Amino acid sequence: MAERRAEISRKTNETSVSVRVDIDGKGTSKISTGVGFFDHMLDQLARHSLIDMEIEVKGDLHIDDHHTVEDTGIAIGQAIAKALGDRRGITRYASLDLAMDETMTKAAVDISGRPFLVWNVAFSAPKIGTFDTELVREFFQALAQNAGITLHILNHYGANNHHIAETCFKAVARVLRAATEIDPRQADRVPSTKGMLA
Ligand SMILES: [Mn+2]
Repeated sequence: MAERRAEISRKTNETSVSVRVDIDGKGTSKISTGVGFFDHMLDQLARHSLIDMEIEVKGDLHIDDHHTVEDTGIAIGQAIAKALGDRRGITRYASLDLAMDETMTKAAVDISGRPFLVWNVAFSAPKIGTFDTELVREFFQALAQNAGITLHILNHYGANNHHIAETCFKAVARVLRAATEIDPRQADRVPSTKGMLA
């Protein structure tokens, strides 16, 4: 089995992002984006996907968090796509309902090579602390687009916006873990009748 690791460095006038991932990791993370709440969410993403992540971002936070969050999503997506290579042997599909206190959120993924986000989550406040809640969608849109995955996120219910955001990250983490796992019954094959997924 080849190592499923990758590194992406991306620099624009708005941000400088470097990301390293190891799909077959232990969920360790070293994350510094300059946005506290976002760091907390990315920690959850690494921890519950078991994908090791090193993420360092210097963004134009004097404007707002938008470019930093979106460009981090782009780079993580690109790193995951690169690490997965031709997607040979993967389980491909996974879905999960994840509970956290009063909140319940579903994530479903197809590691398909077909980028698509279905976002069915509403926040009841524009901010969590200083973090714009609308950036949660921006992150997952960038991730799905650049990882080449179909991703559906549905919040069934919930009252606390921190919990709603956190269940999105944890649920996506768990389905990424399951769907990128090697399926021993088809470890040498790309799981598509087309013969390709990348
Ligand atoms: Mn939390």
